[in-house]
Amino acid sequence: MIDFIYKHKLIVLLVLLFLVGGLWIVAGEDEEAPELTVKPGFLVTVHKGDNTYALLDIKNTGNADDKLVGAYLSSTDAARAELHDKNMTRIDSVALPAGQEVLMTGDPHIMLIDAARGIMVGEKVDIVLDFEKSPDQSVVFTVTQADGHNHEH
Ligand SMILES: [Cu+2]
Repeated sequence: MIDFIYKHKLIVLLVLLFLVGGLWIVAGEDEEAPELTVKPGFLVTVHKGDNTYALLDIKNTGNADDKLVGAYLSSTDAARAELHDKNMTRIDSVALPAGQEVLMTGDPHIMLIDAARGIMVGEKVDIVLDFEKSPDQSVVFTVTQADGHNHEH
């Protein structure tokens, strides 16, 4: 009889351990977070004082939405970077819904305002992306010539 109780206790203990373990796993799955992968496209050559644009893709493979809320230059290549829509109007953010890839290849895009110098083919320009939830990401763009892609300035 005592043998039986001891065996029974062991089973109860094992069941409890499985339950706690199961709850822990479920709690872990409930934790929602975006998971962003940034694929830089290119940045178009620019003369001193002019504006240019940088193109990129951002994929959110996480289970929570995020937002691109700003872009800034880690160098003095231009006065500032802005987020624009297709009409060259400044926007506050770009939505990055969970499970989606956002192509920032025109609508929207990143605009570099007032280049401090001519930026030529083959150069690298570093732009820092500021996200609402995810940590900032520094992205290196390779400078290329305009490819005839219709982009109004
Ligand atoms: Cu623009």
